[in-house]
Amino acid sequence: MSYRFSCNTTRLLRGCVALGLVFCAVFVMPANFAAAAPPAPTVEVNIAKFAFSPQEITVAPGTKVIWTNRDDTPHTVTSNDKSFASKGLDTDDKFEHTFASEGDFSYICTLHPFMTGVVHVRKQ
Ligand SMILES: [Cu+2]
Repeated sequence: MSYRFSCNTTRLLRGCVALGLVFCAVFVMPANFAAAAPPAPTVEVNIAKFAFSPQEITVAPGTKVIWTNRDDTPHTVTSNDKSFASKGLDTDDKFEHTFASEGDFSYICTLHPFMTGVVHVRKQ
């Protein structure tokens, strides 16, 4: 009698474990995959011939913008609201900034203030 009981209990436990595994496989794992953040989109801006190119871009929130200095002259990427600022970038140096929230972010090269650019961050 007691053997039979323990046998049924073991079966019951096995059944519960199996159900639990199925539950995890069906419900929990897909949720985890869905929650995994996709890699941040990136947009490249060249600094060439004393100009930012493209001079104006529109990106979605969360986008990483990467500037690369293609000139032989140092330049900076400095936002007018001071929310981002590079050091002096030598030839082929890069500067990156991720735009978390919406807005219009104008920037200049502090060494050549006639060089201007703007990043519009908009939900798309
Ligand atoms: Cu410059």
